[in-house]
Amino acid sequence: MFIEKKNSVCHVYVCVVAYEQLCSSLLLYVSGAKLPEPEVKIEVLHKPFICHRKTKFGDMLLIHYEGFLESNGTMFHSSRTLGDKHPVWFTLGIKEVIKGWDKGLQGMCTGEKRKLTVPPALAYGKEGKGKIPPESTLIFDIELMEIRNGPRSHESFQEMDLNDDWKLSKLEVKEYLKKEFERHGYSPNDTQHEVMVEDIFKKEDEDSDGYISAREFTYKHDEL
Ligand SMILES: [Ca+2]
Ligand SMILES: [Ca+2]
Repeated sequence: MFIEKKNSVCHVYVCVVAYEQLCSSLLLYVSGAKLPEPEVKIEVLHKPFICHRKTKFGDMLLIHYEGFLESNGTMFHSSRTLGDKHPVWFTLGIKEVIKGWDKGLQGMCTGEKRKLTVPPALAYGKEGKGKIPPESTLIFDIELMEIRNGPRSHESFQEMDLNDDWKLSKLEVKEYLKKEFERHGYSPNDTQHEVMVEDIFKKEDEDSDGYISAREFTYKHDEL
């Protein structure tokens, strides 16, 4: 705070008023009163006491979830009781999942549980999908099981850059893919990795010098 010795009371007062104004406008913002765009409603059901790391864009998240239709409470999916009953991995903030998840699962700790209420515009919209009718508001109970460095993090880049020259060669990217596949229980497949590497370089090596630089790696064109 910008408090000077003289007039300090006055300055503090100004700060308090400004702060209160900020709070009320934030409140409006959160409640959606001033928003043209629909928002996700986030309720934290459980916050772990210890939190070493919070989720951010580009992180990989492992979650368990139950999804319900708000209209009648029908459960349309549960990762715990349906399918292979495994939690699911996805990367936050890259539109791999519905917008409601990208927006509603930021700043989350491992072990945290949230309830998200997602309007149709941030879910499956006018079309719906499978068991989800058009224009459905969805409710998700989500538990975050694990956070890992996503493919776009600085940590990932360092991990991939084996010779520390701040650029990634095709060989380095291939090695990384091999490791990632093994870590997730898949057997490495040379031919497949080479195809993936070529594909990655086609997209990421913008100046076509045969390397992915730190800038090329980190810079994202897509905004949410
Ligand atoms: Ca390198
Ligand atoms: Ca390049």
